[in-house]
Amino acid sequence: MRLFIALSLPETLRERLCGLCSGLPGARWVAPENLHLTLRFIGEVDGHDAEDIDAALSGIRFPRFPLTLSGVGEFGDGKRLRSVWVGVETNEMLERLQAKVEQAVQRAGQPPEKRKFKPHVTLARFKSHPGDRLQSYFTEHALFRCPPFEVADFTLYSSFLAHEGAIYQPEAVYPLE
Ligand code: 2AM
Repeated sequence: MRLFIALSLPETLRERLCGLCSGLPGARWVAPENLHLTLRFIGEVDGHDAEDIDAALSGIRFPRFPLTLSGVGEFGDGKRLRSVWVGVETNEMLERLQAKVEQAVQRAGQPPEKRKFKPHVTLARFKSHPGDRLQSYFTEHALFRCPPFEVADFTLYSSFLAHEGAIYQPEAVYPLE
């Protein structure tokens, strides 16, 4: 199974984010129910590894904390645009939770993630560049900011490709304290 660990987002927030999901030619917009903030991508593992990961994540003790989504940005290299996303306001608690999740995943036998954690909620992925429209999109939404929400849990998701696109299925939810 293909796994990742993420924060799910309240429906009201996903609705706000949906307001950003138009106006870019060539975008494959993420379905509203799939919007999430990834803490750690794991990838393909067998059932045994998945159980170890679940056990390690179950041992995490961490308090609830507020998080604010704000700003828009892009991932890509040079001319190739990979994705457009909403960012988060600097949040030490999120960094600490992510570090705990990373430790737990490594304790469960997974190789370390070498890339730096850049918290984001992907809105769209691209096969072709939208051209000039990208700049006006960023200008239009530069001041985008959601009301803070309380992070009360995190989720181990499996993902698989169906006809209609990616389906993310919650495998386990880990409550914060
Ligand atoms: P993305 O949103 O920035 O594309 C499910 O696919 C989640 O795992 C997505 O949030 C995705 O990040 C992330 N993801 C997918 N493949 C990845 C990879 N190879 N490395 C890191 N994160 C990945």
